[in-house]
Amino acid sequence: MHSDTSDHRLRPVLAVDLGGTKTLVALVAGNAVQAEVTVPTAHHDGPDRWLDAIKRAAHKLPGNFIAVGMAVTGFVRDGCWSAMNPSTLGIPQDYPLVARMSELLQVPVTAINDAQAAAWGEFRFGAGEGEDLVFLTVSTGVGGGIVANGRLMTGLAGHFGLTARSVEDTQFFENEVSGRWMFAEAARLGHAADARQIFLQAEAGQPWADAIVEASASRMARLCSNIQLMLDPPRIIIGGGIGLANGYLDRVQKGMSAVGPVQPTKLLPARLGAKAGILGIGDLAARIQHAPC
Ligand code: BMX
Repeated sequence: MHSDTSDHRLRPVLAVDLGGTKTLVALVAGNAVQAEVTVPTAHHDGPDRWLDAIKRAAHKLPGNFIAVGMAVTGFVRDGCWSAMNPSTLGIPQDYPLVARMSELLQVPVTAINDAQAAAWGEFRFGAGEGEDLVFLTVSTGVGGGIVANGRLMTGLAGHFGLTARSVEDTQFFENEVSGRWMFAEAARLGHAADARQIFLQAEAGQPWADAIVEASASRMARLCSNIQLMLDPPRIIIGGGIGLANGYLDRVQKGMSAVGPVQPTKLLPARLGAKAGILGIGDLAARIQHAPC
């Protein structure tokens, strides 16, 4: 699956990254994004309408595609899609994502988790530089993907946002870390601010905002140390709107301490930024499309 000898990279695929806040729809060939459009993920619309919005967006893009790759928040198994944490996005259980999208666009469709796709994108074209890695996105939720021995791990692998912080703690990890948590925490403290404004206020020296950013980053630091203990990946790459916000990565790195005699893994920012998911799923969809039967 991972040999790279065909000309698949020259033929564009429609790459979709459907996250809890926005959906990116793009024409991708190899590591090139030829055209793209972003639409909001309208939480209350539900999957039929999200797919209709993707179809409309696809028709606005100049050019044809031979296949579709869907990188989606949530869990995909046998082409069916479910929420792991419905607070991130309320997907009905086992929604037939691949069947519906193929029906709508009349081309073969591949679908996997959004953070797993981004992990593959960074491995192939970004900060992974072809070396094994763990990718973490801090966004509406906290997602992750693992590339081990040059292969992307699928299924539940990388769903770090759904781990618990301790045995006593039944909360999902992401419920006290993500952009959604930061927003709710600011509101709880009496501040109507989204994540972008919280970062601006933290930079301006507002203690309440600084405390929120620091709490999120220090919890991520603990997660990264745990990942080092579990997988010891050569690279840990951080992406997502929060993960790439000013100063966040430095705070996470500073919050990591040595694991016994071993220094903390050096964290790297996602080099592909918000495009990691579409480049990853574009590559996977093109490969699967051209894989011999
Ligand atoms: C949640 C979970 C993951 C996803 C991660 C980041 C759902 C709907 N999503 O942990 O599958 O990868 O959020 O998602 O259960 P994003 O929307 O923040 O990119």
